[in-house]
Amino acid sequence: MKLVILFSLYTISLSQNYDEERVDYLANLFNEANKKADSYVWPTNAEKFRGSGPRKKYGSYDFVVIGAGAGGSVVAQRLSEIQNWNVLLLEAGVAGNNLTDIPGTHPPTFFSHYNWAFNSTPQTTAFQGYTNNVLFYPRGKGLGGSTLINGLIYSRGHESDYDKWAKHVGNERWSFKTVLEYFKKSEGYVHRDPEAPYDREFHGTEGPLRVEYQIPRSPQLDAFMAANEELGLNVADYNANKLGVSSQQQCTKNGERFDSAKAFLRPVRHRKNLRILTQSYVTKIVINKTVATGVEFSHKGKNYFVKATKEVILCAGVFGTAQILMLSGIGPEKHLTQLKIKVIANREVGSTLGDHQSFYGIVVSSNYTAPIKPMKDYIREYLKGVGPWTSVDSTQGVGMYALGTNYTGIPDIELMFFPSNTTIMTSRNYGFTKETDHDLNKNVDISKSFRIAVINLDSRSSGTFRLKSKNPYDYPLINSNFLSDDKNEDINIMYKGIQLVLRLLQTKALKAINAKLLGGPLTACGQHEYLSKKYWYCALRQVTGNIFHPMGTCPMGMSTEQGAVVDSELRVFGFKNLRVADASVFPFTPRGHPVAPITMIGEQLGDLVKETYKTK
Ligand SMILES: Cc1cc2nc3c(=O)[nH]c(=O)nc-3n(C[C@H](O)[C@H](O)[C@H](O)COP(=O)(O)OP(=O)(O)OC[C@H]3O[C@@H](n4cnc5c(N)ncnc54)[C@H](O)[C@@H]3O)c2cc1C
Ligand SMILES: *[C@@H]1O[C@H](CO)[C@@H](O)[C@H](O)[C@H]1NC(C)=O
Ligand SMILES: *[C@@H]1O[C@H](CO)[C@@H](O)[C@H](O)[C@H]1NC(C)=O
Ligand SMILES: *[C@@H]1O[C@H](CO)[C@@H](O)[C@H](O)[C@H]1NC(C)=O
Ligand SMILES: *[C@@H]1O[C@H](CO)[C@@H](O)[C@H](O)[C@H]1NC(C)=O
Ligand SMILES: CC(=O)N[C@H]1CO[C@H](CO)[C@@H](O)[C@@H]1O
Repeated sequence: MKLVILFSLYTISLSQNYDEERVDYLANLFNEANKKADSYVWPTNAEKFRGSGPRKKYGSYDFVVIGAGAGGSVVAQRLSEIQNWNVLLLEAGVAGNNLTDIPGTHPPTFFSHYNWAFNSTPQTTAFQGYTNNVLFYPRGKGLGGSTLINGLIYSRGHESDYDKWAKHVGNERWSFKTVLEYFKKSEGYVHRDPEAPYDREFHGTEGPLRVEYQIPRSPQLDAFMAANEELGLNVADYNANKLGVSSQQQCTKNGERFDSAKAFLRPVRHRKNLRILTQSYVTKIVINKTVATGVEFSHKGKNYFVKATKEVILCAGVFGTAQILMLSGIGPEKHLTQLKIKVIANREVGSTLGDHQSFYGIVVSSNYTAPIKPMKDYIREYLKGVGPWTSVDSTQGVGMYALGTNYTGIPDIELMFFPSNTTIMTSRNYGFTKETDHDLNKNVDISKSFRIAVINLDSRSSGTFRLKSKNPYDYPLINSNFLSDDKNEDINIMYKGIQLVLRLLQTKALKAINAKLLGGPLTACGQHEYLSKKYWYCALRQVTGNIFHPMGTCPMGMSTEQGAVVDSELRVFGFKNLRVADASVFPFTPRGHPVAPITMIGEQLGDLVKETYKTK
């Protein structure tokens, strides 16, 4: 089977030994892919998945899992641990390749079939500096899902997120005490940077998901960390409920991308009771009254139906899962009726959409010059597990801050640190208008400048997700609604984040590398005095974007009257044999990055199902 062959190649690339042949191979691969990426046009629908002809039967499985991303990979592994259960995993995309393995190859994998590439509807409250006022929503497609193209940062959020969650759903299963055990169960932390902060009791070392610090630190990151210490913040392990700053913990193994398929599917691919079917696009869940009985999908141009005798588990991600539920008749009655979809249950699917807003307007010059090396040197470093190609867009540092009105010790702002030589955030990569791109980047010397993104960890604004039509191959309508909360809490806290960055730039540590603010003024905010409060509020509505953390389209809660779609055991309210385990179930946005918590949700799903069928 093709899949097995592809997977076995991972073994080759995981080896730390390399020869110059491999360096040449990767250099050519990258150059070729980069050329293709330059002219790649993103799809605007999923028509290439359309099947035709009569619907054929694809047999019967105990469990059908839809989507092989961060959630689905874990679910498929944990369910197939029970030998007399048959599990079918359906995934629209294909396996990763030698390029998705390299974190630093973002452009060529971004501009490829590994990316669904959705867009928001035109916005009024944010994205004013983006082409057509539209925000780009990259989403991964393939074994590993979005972890094939994501930023790799491992960040769980704060314990208060989970205690709030447990209270919200009335189930201790989601309290920090419980979820910590699941975090540790999945994690295979390796402490390879002796200087980095590490709180042993918060990490697991035996789990399938490799986590490690990115190395080495740029002198600019060292200066940034020293600047934080000058302001009284510690260098701290941010996955141990602490405020502070450090280099980043990421899902790589000696610098190679450790996507969720590599972590959870590859080790179990030989299980006879697990079938992984790629290039399979799910269009509907078949429901008999209130019982999920199977799944309709297309595969290489043909239509199929597969029966699920125990359960259907939706892991198609924040957009895919909501779309499939609506196409199956579970969603807001009015919306479905308008689209002429037969309503089975009136549910608030897609009526909430959370995210973490991120401000990209801060670029800083310095007098530190990052060595610019020939590409093959970066590849050699990568094959040794170090250097810029082992991180995505050269991100290196993370800081957690509590800036709200009442000091709580609970982070509400994160800063992400991108040292010199970052390639992110241009028109082509990020959708900025030519003007924004020029305003932000005109004075940038790529070998000397660094960037700091300001991220709102406790967002109040909520967007919506809706279908364009009843055609399952149409892309959806995503209304981000960033910075739209009534009390302006989102924009206020982000302004505080910007002020913090400006204070950091005044420290001895950052002055010692002659750090100076670039990235402006924005022409569009020219009516305001540069750097005044009004200027920043204008700038926030221009260049706030996302760090690609949409979530919460099928929120967990106590009742459908309160807008919940799944209960605290991940079951879709009112239905039997139908659960969800992915980014769509978050009742609110945790103060971290989604992969770690989604992995935890996948682990929980495994145990919940085993408990239901008393195999545990
Ligand atoms: C550019 C980028 C950077 C990011 N950076 C980080 C980061 O640094 N740290 C972090 O923690 N998170 C990051 N994220 C977010 C994180 O990767 C996602 O939140 C997470 O992977 C979502 O997991 P999921 O299981 O919900 O969905 P996904 O991982 O997206 O998986 C869903 C899968 O379902 C498949 N699918 C969808 N619809 C169908 C269908 N109809 N039929 C069949 N299959 C279907 C998709 O192809 C996909 O493989 C980033 C995301 C992106 C895009
Ligand atoms: C990955 O690299 C190996 C070794 O260079 C090569 O043999 C293989 O064909 C590559 N795999 C893919 C999927 O291109
Ligand atoms: C629906 O379920 C009922 C009760 O189990 C069964 O009798 C019936 O045949 C099912 N209908 C279909 C279309 O499968
Ligand atoms: C801050 O504390 C005061 C007094 O305890 C309280 O009234 C107020 O609601 C708090 N504000 C926030 C944003 O939590
Ligand atoms: C960088 O600037 C600082 C402050 O002006 C100065 O002390 C330092 O010598 C400069 N370093 C280099 C390498 O130019
Ligand atoms: C890792 C990385 O982004 N390296 C880049 C540094 O800058 C030079 C010059 O612009 C590029 O050629 C490298 O690709």
